[in-house]
Amino acid sequence: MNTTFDFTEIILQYEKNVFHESSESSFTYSSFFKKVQSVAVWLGSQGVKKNEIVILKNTDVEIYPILIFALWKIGAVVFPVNPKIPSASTANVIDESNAAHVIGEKAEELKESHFIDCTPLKQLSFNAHDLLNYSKSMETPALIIMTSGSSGKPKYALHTFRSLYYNAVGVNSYFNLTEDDHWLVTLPFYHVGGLGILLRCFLAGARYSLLSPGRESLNNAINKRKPTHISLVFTQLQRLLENRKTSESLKACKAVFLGGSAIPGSVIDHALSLGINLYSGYGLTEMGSTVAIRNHKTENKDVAEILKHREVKVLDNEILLRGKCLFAGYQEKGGVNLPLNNDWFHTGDLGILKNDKITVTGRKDNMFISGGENIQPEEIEKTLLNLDGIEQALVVPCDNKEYGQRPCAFIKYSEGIDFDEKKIRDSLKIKLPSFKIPDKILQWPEQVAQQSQGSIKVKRSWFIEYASGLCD
Ligand code: 4YB
Repeated sequence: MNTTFDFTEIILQYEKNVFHESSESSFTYSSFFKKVQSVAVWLGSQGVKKNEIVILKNTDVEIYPILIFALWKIGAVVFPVNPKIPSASTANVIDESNAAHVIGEKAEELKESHFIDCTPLKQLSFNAHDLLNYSKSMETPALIIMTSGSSGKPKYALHTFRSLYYNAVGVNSYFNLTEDDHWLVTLPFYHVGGLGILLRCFLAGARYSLLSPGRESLNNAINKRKPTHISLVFTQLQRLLENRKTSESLKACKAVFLGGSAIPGSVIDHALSLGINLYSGYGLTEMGSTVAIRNHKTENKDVAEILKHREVKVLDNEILLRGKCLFAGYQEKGGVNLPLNNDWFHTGDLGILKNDKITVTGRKDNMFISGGENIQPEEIEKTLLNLDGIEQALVVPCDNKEYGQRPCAFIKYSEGIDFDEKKIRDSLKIKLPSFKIPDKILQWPEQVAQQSQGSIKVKRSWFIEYASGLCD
């Protein structure tokens, strides 16, 4: 196992390749890392020191990756957070994660004593610095990503360079990423699926390109920049496939990579019918993103191949993980806590492992009991999502006097299709036992969009709360 991560070697090897691209700029490996050097010096002048945890919030996308590599250069731990977190809650995050600074641009946060305003970076003149001496021990803490457990309480997953490096190595090896490739980043950097792309591209000498929110649409970015790889959540792909030109550009991609949740059969069928090279991943923050990938063109069963440097075991239906990608633990006030059981990390995800391939069937904590029968909401959701015209489906328990709890389904239809409860019920009756047929089948609440708060997933807890107001 490598003990050091030699950034300089990679920078010099790919010096002339383009690393960063956006609607506004393009930097080679050489020019990007010269900026990184200048920003590292600037960070030092702002009091940022080795081993400190530094929150990045409301940072312009143009400067964001440069700040990440500059913080790593000086030995700080990068902690990108969702800019939608209210300013008032930032104080809690600082306290719970032991962060020393917050770097951002938002004036209202300036009064916060930990705050470093990064707007001057836009005017910073980038002096010619040499590219040498950028190497890190693999065991150096590098990144914190906030994740919320089933309780909804935030947890701060800490990764070292080792876990991030091996995560990227496994993904790159699966996709055979080369220096001619170009990955469009549409997921936020405060999510492992977004930030991970920077290191995947870096290790391969490839190019990442950024979407500048508010300055260009995702459709335009795809059509203009013609990436070879793009990571998306399925709802993004659903929308993109409505546009013919974008569908053509996506067809030219080597990989359209979905993740973060189970993927509806209708989206898979639609993308495959257009000839798109569709892949989907199972991953989690604690493994630095992807654990297993399914190639939908070649694999017709719902199974995914486990990537290098990940080990998977299923115990009592639960997926357990370990390997070089496993995080260092949750950063807590008193230190770092890595909850393992006999060496394995318990994901809370349910799955089946067969012939070294994994199928994710749901989450342990989503299961509920109705009249003595176990109900796994994801099974009902999958059935619903395979029906024509259903774009999204979520099933939650609703209190019931007779059965304890009964399933309640929320359905989002594709545009132009009318909600038809009877048709759904008739289709479900053919596919599910009667106790699994939801008592209530309701339309997707409009308010849910405001609840997502920059998250890439729908918030199940919000639906449970919402449904409780509608129960008998
Ligand atoms: C799933 C699931 C699946 C996760 N079936 N439940 O680079 C990537 O891997 C990527 C590409 C595109 C979009 C997202 C990604 C990710 O990183 C996703 C990683 C992620 O979702 N991490 S998370 O910590 O926010 O959530 C993890 C949980 O999400 C898992 O524990 C599962 O419960 C669920 N999940 N992939 C069913 N294929």
